[in-house]
Amino acid sequence: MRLGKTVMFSLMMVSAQGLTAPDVDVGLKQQAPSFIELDRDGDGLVAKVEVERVPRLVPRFDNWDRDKDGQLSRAEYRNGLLGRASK
Ligand SMILES: [Ca+2]
Ligand SMILES: [Ca+2]
Repeated sequence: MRLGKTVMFSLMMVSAQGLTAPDVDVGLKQQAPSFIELDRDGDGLVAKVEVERVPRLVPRFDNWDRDKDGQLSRAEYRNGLLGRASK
């Protein structure tokens, strides 16, 4: 499934990031910062400027922001990491 495709991607990223995800799933999610880590101001939403800390997530931001309010909710971020954002 998505594991095979994402493993290579993850291997490229793993050495550079050194991040730990508290609720590890697979692939991208394994290497991605947690929602809490991204939400620097603690308002419960991840704004685009907050995502810019993780440049590889930036191109995904608009796709993940399903209600187009310019912020990622916890659910949007999670769904994005799980690959369910593009509908
Ligand atoms: Ca925030
Ligand atoms: Ca949103």
